[in-house]
This record gives sequence, structure tokens and C-alpha cells, in this order.
Amino acid sequence: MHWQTRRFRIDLSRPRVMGIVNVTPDSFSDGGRHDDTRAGIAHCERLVAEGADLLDIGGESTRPGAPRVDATSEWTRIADVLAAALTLGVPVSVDTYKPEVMRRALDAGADIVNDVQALQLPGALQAVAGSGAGVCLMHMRGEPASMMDLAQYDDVVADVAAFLRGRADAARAAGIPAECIALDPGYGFAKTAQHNLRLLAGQRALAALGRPLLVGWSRKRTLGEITGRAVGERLPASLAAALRAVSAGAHVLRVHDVAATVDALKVWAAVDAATIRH
Ligand code: HH2
Repeated sequence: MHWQTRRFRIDLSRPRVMGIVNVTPDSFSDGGRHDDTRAGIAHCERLVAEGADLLDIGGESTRPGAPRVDATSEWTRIADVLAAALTLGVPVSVDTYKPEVMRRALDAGADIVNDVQALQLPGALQAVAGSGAGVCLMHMRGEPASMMDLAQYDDVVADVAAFLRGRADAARAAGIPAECIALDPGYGFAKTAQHNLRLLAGQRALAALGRPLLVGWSRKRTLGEITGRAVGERLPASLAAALRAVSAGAHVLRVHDVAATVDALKVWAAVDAATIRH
């Protein structure tokens, strides 16, 4: 299995780690401040040094209740961080659902568009088509502020699979090559803890769609509900969920804690290697 992106054809014969870089200062709205840019660049460098295989840069939080950001401010926040990240030798993704930000990021050389709205906004498919970029199509419903009202499913695995199949078909119909498309169940987006767990238990059905599977469990609320831990204390729970996701067919893990995830995957790979030898 491979994921074709702008500059890199990513080999997914082993699980890959995507490091999260949020340039999202919540306390003010004048994005692109020098301090945030410098911190964002330093964070990219640190994650690559820790072993990140990819970086994912975002300029607007998708947490419920997070303030909305217009496209110009979002782009201003991430532009210099993206430019620096593109020199680090790994594929760089931009986490945005706004077609204008996609266009600007792709003009600047971004390798991947990671869209929590699965290219559903008007103009989003066209922004990516023809660019040669990879794309991650994620399942969610509604918008972050209202999405939990929409957390109702007959069969969450079948519903998410049908949605992702439909969005992959739409992307291909718009001219995005199949080999550029990755899919994401969207853990935590318009889903209760029970939905997230059922989806993880049934995740093989999503891997069977035949495209790379990218998943984000890192520090998410469901892990807090299970363990009673605050967001900063969810690393062990995040690692457990990440490894369960790999065992259920995930190819790319979107994580905050790159070094720890890389270590966990090294142990996984060592067992695999021993299994093959004997
Ligand atoms: N989760 C968040 C953001 N973007 N993209 C993909 N493909 N999959 C995810 O699970 C996913 C995502 C979480 O949202 P946010 O509020 O931005 O927090 P953080 O980026 O710190 O995880």
C-alpha cells in the first residue's frame, strides 16, 4: 500500500506517524504573530527529530466551541510555518476545510490536504484536483459547534464506510487520482464514546475500502471518559488506542506525542520481525 502525495510516494508497509502542529492561539485573533510562528517552526523541527514521518499543520481548532477563523487569518497563521516545514524532508499536510486556504497552501507547495469535511465545501474538490497533492477525507457530520447533535447512527461502521466510499468516489470523479486518497473515520467527530469504540472495533471494514487509513485518537475525549484522565494525562490511553487502530488496519497515526508513538511502533515492528523469522 502507498499514498501518493506531491513530493513523496509514502510507503505504508509499516505504520507511519503524523505529528500534529497546531498554530492556533485561542486567546487572540491576530494570527501569524512572530512568537507563534517561531514556536510552530520549532515544534515542526522537534517532531521530525523525534521521528515523525509526516507533519500536519493546522490554523483553526476543530474542537467543539473553538472560535471560527476566516481564511485570511488562518492562512496568515500557518504560511511561515508551512514554508519552514517544507524544508524538513518529510511530507507536509495542511489541516483545513477551507478551499481558499487549500489553494494557498498548495501554491506554497504543501504535499497533502487534510480535510475534516472531506472536500464537501463548494470549491474544495476543485482546489485539490490537478495539484498532485495527497488528500485525507475524514468522516464527520455538521460543524464542530453542532456536531454532537448529529451523533445518531443505525450502524456506525456501515454509515461511516458508506460516507467515505461516497467521498472517495466524488474525489475521483473530480479528477483526484485514487492513489492520492486516504480515508479517516473521524474519531471524536459527531460520535459518542460508544460510537468511537464501536468504530474502532469494526475498523477493518474501513481498511477494506482499499485506501490508506489515517486515524486520530491522540488525547481525545473518549479516552478521558474511559480513564478519567485530563487531556494532558492521556498519553498511555492514546498509545493503547493507536496500537489497537494499527491492529485494525490503520496506516497513519495522527498524534501529538511523536516520540512515544514511535517507540510503541518500534516494539510492534520488532515483534513482527521475530514472527516472520520463526
Ligand atoms: N482530529 C482533529 C483535527 N484534525 N484530522 C484528521 N484527519 N483526523 C482527526 O482525527 C483529526 C483531524 C482534532 O481536532 P483539534 O481540535 O484541531 O485538535 P488537535 O489538532 O490538537 O488534535
